[in-house]
Amino acid sequence: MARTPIMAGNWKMNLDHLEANHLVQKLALTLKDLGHDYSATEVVVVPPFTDIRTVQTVVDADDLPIGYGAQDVSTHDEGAYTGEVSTGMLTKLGCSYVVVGHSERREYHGESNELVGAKAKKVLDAGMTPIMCCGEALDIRKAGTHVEYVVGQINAMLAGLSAEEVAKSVIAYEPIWAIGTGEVATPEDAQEVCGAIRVRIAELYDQGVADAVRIQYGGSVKSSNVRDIMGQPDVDGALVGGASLKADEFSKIVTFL
Ligand code: G2H
Repeated sequence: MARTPIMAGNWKMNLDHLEANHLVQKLALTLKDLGHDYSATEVVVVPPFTDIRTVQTVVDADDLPIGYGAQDVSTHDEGAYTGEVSTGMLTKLGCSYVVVGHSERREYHGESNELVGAKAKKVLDAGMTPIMCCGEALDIRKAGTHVEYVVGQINAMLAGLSAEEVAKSVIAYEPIWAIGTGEVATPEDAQEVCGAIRVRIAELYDQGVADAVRIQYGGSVKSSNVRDIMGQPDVDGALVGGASLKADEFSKIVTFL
């Protein structure tokens, strides 16, 4: 089954709303200049919460085919949860994606696979698409147990999700040792784990679900390495951090130039 590649820019805690406005406008113009076909490769930006309204305004003003979303979400609908943002608040802003379980959320906020799975379920219930992150630390990679470690994360994260829900989700494999370090996994490293994730999903559900789910690679993706990474059969896109903060560079990544 042909899967539409999806390139998502995770801005992390960067850019105020004025800078966000500028970046999205410049991204749209650059992609237009490059003749980007959005139906061939989907483009998504994931700004901080404070920039989402601005991104919505820019996207709506020119009816841009750029998707956007959030970097995290609460499992609660409303109430006394200081600092949290609900799925309802995100859908009101036109969000269609939410990153859940990024390694920085796991590391700095103690998020477990079970919580990440619950967040993904909440996102799906609200009609949005979760981008579910997984990936191993350097010690696990060095021990050679990375495939079983990531498969264990997948088992736990997907435990409460139906076949239909998983089929429309996005999974991002991001080896922690390659995040923001400039250290990129080889295309073969990315394929090894993305392929194992797809095999596991076929075992948990069926081959149709495995063929439908989109699996991204993330970790120091740049225009200089994206083509080789995207050449792998089980890699359907990239979750891009630092390199998504510059319109020219992210546009080159999106168009695989
Ligand atoms: C991994 C990635 C984006 P970077 O965290 O999710 O960031 O491309 O900066 O390594």
